[in-house]
Amino acid sequence: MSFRINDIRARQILDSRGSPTVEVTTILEGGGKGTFSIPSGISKSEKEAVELRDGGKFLHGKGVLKAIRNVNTIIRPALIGKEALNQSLIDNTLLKLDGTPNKSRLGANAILGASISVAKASSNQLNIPLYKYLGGIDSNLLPIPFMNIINGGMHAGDKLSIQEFLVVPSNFSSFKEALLAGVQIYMDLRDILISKYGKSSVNVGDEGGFAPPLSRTEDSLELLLKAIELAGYEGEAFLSIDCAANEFYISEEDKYAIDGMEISPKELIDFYGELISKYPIVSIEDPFQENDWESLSEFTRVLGSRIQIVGDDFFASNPKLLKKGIEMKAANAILLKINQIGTLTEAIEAAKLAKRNGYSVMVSHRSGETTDSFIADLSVSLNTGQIKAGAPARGERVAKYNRLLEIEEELGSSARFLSLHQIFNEKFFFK
Ligand code: 2PG
Ligand code: MG
Repeated sequence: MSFRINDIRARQILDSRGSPTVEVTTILEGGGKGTFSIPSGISKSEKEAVELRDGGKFLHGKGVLKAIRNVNTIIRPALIGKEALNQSLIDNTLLKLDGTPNKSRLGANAILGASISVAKASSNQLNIPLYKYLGGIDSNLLPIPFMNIINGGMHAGDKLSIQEFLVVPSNFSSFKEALLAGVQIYMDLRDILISKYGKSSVNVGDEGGFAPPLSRTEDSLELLLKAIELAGYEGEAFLSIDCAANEFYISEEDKYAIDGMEISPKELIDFYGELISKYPIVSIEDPFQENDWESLSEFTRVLGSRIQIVGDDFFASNPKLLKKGIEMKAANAILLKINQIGTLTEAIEAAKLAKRNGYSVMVSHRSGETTDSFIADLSVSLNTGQIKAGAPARGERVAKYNRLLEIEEELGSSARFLSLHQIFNEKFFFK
């Protein structure tokens, strides 16, 4: 059975925000077929690989027909006949074809579509589940779902500076139990919000979390705690935030606008420190704007033994930037978003580099998603133990969680699910 690429084609489809995005299908000579569609962020790092958009007035410039053309006219002839099982050959061919450091010629959306649809086609032709195809027989760890159930920042129309308030069901014996605990907390939070602020407070943001009329960080954390209490999961479910601090940074003044204050990076460290001492926060992402490596290092020095500190916009899933973080002892975890870097090979390299250096890895969706569930398989293939895929609501979010349920069932008795303390090798001191 031949695994050579027979055809590869792209089309324009829509993402969860109604914006155009790229979908690519690869077909192998042996008949295996794989399709992948590209997610898209809104709170983006300037270090991300370039998402090629058409520009102009139509569809607010968001069309992706140029990227589609690049797949159909440049990538297609270069990949036809190539061995699909050799993912690094495929990805190197794509990198060479593009020839720029940030994938700006062909577009990371075009390149990633090709890269991942090839992997999917191979796994389908082999009739091996994707997570096993990518990771081998030892891929069996189901991730703790980090569920973003209050949306703020760029993801919602409320006044919260912090972008994501996540609930983390950790101490459970399976992914299924953890997921359902998260669902119970989400439902209870909904009731609390309705009784406090009325029906309009449970309209949802981009990632399916509620967007209540709050403006203070602590108000959100209190509500999450109440919901955890009401659901009966105190001590089993924890809290996490993604600050996405780029979005509330005032560069002219080197200050951060949060909770009605304008504070310096140093004051922001104290602000987070207080939150951590008051609430069961286990993980904080992007606490500073993406170029403030010094503050990230200092924050890690002060609090990195207590909690997980995740670099998202800082690292942009890029092994080179992660290396810098490791050298500077900045953060102790990486957020892995495949479209930030643009090929499967580079994303896996970033995850492996992180693990080798004691950094944990959280696989993540984007705020603009499709119903593709690839990241669910990716998280199991890498045994990361953590995934961030939004609230347990909206089709593009639950597609990932539902796929994980399927994987857990398929793995049966070989499926593993670990608590946060186990994933972190007891290295953090949060309670
Ligand atoms: C983030 C992501 C995903 P976006 O900042 O972590 O939650 O948001 O996709 O908008 O960059
Ligand atoms: Mg983030």
